[in-house]
Amino acid sequence: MARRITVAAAQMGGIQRDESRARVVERMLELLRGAHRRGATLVVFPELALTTFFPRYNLDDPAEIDRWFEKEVPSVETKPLFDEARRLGVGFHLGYAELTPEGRHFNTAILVEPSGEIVGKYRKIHLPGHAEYDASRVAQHLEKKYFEVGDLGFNVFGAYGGVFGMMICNDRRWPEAWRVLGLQGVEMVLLGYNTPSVNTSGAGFEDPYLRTYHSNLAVQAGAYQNSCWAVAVAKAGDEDGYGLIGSSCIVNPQGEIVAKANTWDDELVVADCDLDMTVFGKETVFKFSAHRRPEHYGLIVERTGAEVPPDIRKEAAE
Ligand code: ING
Repeated sequence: MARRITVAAAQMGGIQRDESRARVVERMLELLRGAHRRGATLVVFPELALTTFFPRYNLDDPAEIDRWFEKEVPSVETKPLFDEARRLGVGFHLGYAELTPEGRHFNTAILVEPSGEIVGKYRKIHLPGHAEYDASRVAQHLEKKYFEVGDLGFNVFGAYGGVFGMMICNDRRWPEAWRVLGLQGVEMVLLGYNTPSVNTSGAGFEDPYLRTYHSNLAVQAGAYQNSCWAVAVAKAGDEDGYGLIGSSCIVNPQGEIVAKANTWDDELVVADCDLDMTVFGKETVFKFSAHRRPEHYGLIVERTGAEVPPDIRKEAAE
């Protein structure tokens, strides 16, 4: 028996700083309708899908910062997306900047069933970049300034007849995020990302090719090592003169990319995903109960930064 689900990664091209949410939602509706025409019942939109990647700017006025956040979802601007998805019988994943009623700021993603019910919420835990303006950078990456560390943890949600998990962007680079979901039996991980196409830190040269290579590598490793599907979706393209990589892709539980984007524009990437394909890996190579040895993994939880044992001398041999 195959628990098959047709999934569409709805990659989005650049969103300009002055582009309205209404215009962005129109683009998302086009992608939603296209995905429905191709038989998808789940459409995965990127991280921060409603606006430009605003952490590239240094903003200090709270009102200027908060205008990039959603006070409620669905809202007047996003209700058309919820309405059309329900009309078409399609569910979706949406990444957005969340401003809670208590005034807290998170980089958030939700999972919405075809009924329109929000069945899962995740708040980004691994916030990359820096918290203070850095004049040496070609572009800022102020996620640590604008967002709090997510407070919901890495959880799985029952949806589409399977076990679903979410993470956001930088999370995909940390195997711990995947493994916490894997230890809950996750069968499909949904993640959006906004990944600059060049290293903006000025810390040194990095071949731009590596930005895409590392994104794919992290997602393929996470899917393989936890025997789960992964749907990784970019906000790509040019935003205000700054590049974001594409390479949205759907990865199977063997770690193979089964479908990927060819452009940095609005583009659908569709695949039929059999959730039962996760069983082989979970019952053999990655049967965690038979093979893992947590008694030897203590440092992973006890220690944050790397520490070289004092008796190890890092000197070149004479
Ligand atoms: N963006 C990037 C990401 O993790 C980054 C930041 C890029 C970190 C490349 C390290 C290397 O894909 C977000 N929004 O997390």
